Amino acid sequence: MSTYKVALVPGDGVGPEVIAEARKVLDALEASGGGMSFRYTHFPWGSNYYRETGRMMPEDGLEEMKLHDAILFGAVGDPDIPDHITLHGLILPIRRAFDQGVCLRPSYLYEGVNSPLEGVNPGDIDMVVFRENTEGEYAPVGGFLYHGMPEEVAVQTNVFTRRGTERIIRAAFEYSRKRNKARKVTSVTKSNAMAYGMVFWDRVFDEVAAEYPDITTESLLVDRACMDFIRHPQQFDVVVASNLFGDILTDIGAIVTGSMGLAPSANINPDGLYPSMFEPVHGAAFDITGKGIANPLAAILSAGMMLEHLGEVEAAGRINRAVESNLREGGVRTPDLGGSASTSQVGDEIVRLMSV
Ligand code: GGG
Repeated sequence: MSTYKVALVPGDGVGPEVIAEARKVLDALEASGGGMSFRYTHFPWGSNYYRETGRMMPEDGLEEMKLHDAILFGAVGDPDIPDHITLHGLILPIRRAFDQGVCLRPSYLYEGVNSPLEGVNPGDIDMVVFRENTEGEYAPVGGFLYHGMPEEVAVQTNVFTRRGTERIIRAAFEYSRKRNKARKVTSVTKSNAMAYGMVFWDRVFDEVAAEYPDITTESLLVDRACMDFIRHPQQFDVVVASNLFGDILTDIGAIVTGSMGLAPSANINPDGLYPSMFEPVHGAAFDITGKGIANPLAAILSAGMMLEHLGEVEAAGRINRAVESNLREGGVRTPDLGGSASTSQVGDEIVRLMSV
């Protein structure tokens, strides 16, 4: 019996609602005698914690979190607190402190789900974006000069290190080899305009690509990549992009595969020195918070990615197959997918499908 210590950070908005369903599914796996158990620590961090303490999480909070095997995260963001405070106060420090430089975000068009794109059938869209996750455009490097004065200057510095850039590009190539599908890696930059960091990225991409002659490569500017994610997403297999571009591309990837509520993600610490973190791509979704209608499938699929990362491949497969059946059958689904089921009814249905 393997026991895993899981740090739960439900966070803000719909985060607690969808993480409750992910936990329901993990609890069902444990109860079904799959040879694994989970010990949870609940971290009540986020915007309410900020209102009480002036911080999104305690200063020494990561010391305790570090002792876990994995982190399951909900969402961050609040209508009354500026987004840069919530993001830079909670999730970005976790990704950096635990060196989670590789973010994996799959987009798959499931049977039973309609893409808003015409002529795109189930399985046609099947891509994985590798997003650089600890530096690039998200680096907290910059400042204000003459703050609040008419001559104010704001400086924001993008940071591209060889370690971080090479690591994410290599991870994409390694994954492409293991995935054994189209064996194609597309790199996305804007090196015509960003003539240092992204020219450097292109150079590192070409260097790493030379080590993988069995894999087809392509380099696109981000504007072209955004158009192509919409007009022919079928052409993509593995995509590698910077922190900001990876974030934007994966929102497009989620929408063309039917819903933000279906997109999971993994923030991986490649050395295994720290816990990796698993979270739905969607954010806090204030418009539906508390209504009990958020789609929990992205969070449940993220829990599946966590199990796969922990080596529980069979259990991860059970989750994936249950989600596939649920979407194929179509009877129990939340309003984002055209249904009328609640968040908790979808969680119950996934548990039921795992046992049939
Ligand atoms: N569950 C993901 C989440 O809460 N995302 C909020 C957000 O805006 N994230 C930006 C990012 O991941 O870069």
